[in-house]
Amino acid sequence: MTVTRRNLLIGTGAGLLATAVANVARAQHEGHDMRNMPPPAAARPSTPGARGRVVTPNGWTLPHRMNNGVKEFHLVAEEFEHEFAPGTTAKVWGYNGSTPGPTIEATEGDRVRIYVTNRLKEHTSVHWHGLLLPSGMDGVGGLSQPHIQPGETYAYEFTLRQHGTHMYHPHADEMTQLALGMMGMFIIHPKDGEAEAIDRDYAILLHNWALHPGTYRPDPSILQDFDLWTMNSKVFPAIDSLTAVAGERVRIRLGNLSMWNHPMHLHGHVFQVTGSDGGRWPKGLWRPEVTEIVGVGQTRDIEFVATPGDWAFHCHMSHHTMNAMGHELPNTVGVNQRGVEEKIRQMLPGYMAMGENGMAEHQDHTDAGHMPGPPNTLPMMMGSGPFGKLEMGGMFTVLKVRESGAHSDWYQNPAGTVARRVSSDPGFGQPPRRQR
Ligand SMILES: [Cu+2]
Repeated sequence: MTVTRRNLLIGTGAGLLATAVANVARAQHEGHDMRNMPPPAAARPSTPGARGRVVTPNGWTLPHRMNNGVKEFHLVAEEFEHEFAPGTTAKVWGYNGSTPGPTIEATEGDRVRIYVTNRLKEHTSVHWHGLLLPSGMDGVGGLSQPHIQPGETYAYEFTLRQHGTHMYHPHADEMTQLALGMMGMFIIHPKDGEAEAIDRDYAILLHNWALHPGTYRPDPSILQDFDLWTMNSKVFPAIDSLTAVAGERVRIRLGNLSMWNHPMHLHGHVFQVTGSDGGRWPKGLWRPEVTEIVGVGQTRDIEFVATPGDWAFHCHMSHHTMNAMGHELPNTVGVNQRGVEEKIRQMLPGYMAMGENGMAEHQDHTDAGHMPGPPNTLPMMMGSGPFGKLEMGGMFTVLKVRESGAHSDWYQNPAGTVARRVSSDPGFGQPPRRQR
């Protein structure tokens, strides 16, 4: 048996202390690998698309060709290596070398023909999630068509009779094929243009991955206990930031093919929810929100007028903004670990007891390169901003709105508009406190 930090510790202790020690060690062990750490840098901004075109941050749009009035696309189901952020890669499945697969963009009324070539070693199919089409084009393997066997190419062909934000994914060995990354967005523009002109149009597909620490293949058997939470199959800080100029109308199209619902929260704005997989809603049904739950298998469109600043945009399930193993850790808050560190260091040089006062010190230690961990595993918290560490990961990115088109890395706050320190004395002032 390989001697790891975890089994070494679990095998040497007894009683409460040993359990606490092993738990702390597990917390440290499973969250960190300093060997391939990305620099604590800002993500690159998304490149704006042409007006009316969708930008898929960290992703791309599938080109098409016209053939006698039919828009032809070609998807290839295949296995390849994918990077979630520098330091963590995995063997995943997707389309045309990417997860999510390339975004398909078309217009209401288009006749589309989509070739699907299967380069996997098992059969597959593609379901066009939310699209109105003939039953035989719906892509449920065994129900609406024969499965697409390895090496085969099938053609799907139908006319787009609606518009909105939709998705595509396999309907064959679905649990495995989705868990390994096979999914994409299918966006249909309205024939008659938008009710409100859109300046920036972003598409983000939400997903989760059971890429256990130290492993290279997502585990398809996991129901809830995921390690990575992604926007377009990337984790913060590798997720492209969303950019806009003040006053522009921005739409973010969100799709969810993960195993959890995601309450997506935007700072600094009240957005309107303007559509779903059911299409673009009539204006009378739009509703103002700052957090919108995107349920499993659903899409939501949100729109807002951009306000200058650097604004967080993230899932509000706080574990979904952590990287590997930020969840289900033993609770070390308030646990006095004096003496423990020295004892463990006799077996594991460099061991650090952490978590007594909170978890934020994790990022200090991992950024500083203090602790080795399993290979191919991201720390649970990452990323830095102009004022310090962000202590985030997973489904988190930044909406960067500037007064003009010139992009600056971080927002230049006008004088007097940043929260400031007024005292370093814990006894400062006389705040009212509840009597006990
Ligand atoms: Cu979430």
